[in-house]
Amino acid sequence: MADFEALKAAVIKGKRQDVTAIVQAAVDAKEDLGALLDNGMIPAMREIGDKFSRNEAYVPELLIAARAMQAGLAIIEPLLAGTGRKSKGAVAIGTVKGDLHDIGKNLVAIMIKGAGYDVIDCGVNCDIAKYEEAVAKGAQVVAASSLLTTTMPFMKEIVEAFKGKVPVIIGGAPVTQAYADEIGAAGYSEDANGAVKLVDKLLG
Ligand code: B1M
Repeated sequence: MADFEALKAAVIKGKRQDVTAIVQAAVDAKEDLGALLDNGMIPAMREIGDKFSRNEAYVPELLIAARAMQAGLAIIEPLLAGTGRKSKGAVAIGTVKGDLHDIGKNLVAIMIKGAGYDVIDCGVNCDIAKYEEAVAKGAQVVAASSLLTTTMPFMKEIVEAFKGKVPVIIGGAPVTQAYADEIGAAGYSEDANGAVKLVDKLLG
């Protein structure tokens, strides 16, 4: 069984090689990958964020922790994302305009792919045109992610832009169900599994 505390500490300290070694060992031992995320990697990002809030960590530390997290995700992605299946539909996903946080968005994309959908990843800092491009390529749902209270209001513009065209679902740390209801989003979820359930409900 992977040492979740060691994994968490390695992500927080940005020790990419340690993260890679722990995640690869867990993969080789066919351990539960969801547990690696839920008990090690995701709490690590929460903890470094809390340290940042208390001025005990700064942007460079956030960045190296994020890189270590991405290194672990890169190992897990192909295993979660399944191959050779018939697509159940297509989803566009992107982090909203002004926002560069992409770890949560990437995780949601991986889980949606793993559930059998095609994902058109619009990246970060997405204006309406980027989502529109993805819809023109066949996306039937738009999923928007925001991690900043300053970028969250842009979700309202996205909902307005796609009204009567495709449903818009939203998520990210500052986002709530109440906010989703207020702006008329088709759904909100607090995590990646919830995002898959929303897509299943809309396209399944
Ligand atoms: Co930034 N950052 N950051 N940051 N950062 C936060 C978000 C912050 C809460 C830290 C803090 O103060 N405690 C704070 C925001 C405060 C606020 O808005 N009130 C903050 C700040 C202030 C900033 C800067 C402004 C700092 C500065 O420059 N002074 C700056 C902004 C840059 C910009 O975007 N324009 C900044 C920069 C960065 C880094 C670049 C250094 C780095 C990002 C690297 C990257 O993403 N490639 C970074 C990081 C790493 C964080 C924290 C520490 C971790 C975020 C993360 O990856 N979490 C974060 C603190 C925190 O969140 N506690 C923080 C792990 C990830 C798995 O969770 O993204 O929440 P999350 O995704 C979850 C759910 O939210 C949900 O599912 C995911 C999986 O469970 N979800 C969805 C997400 N999207 C969804 C979409 C859906 C559904 C569910 O669609 C349907």
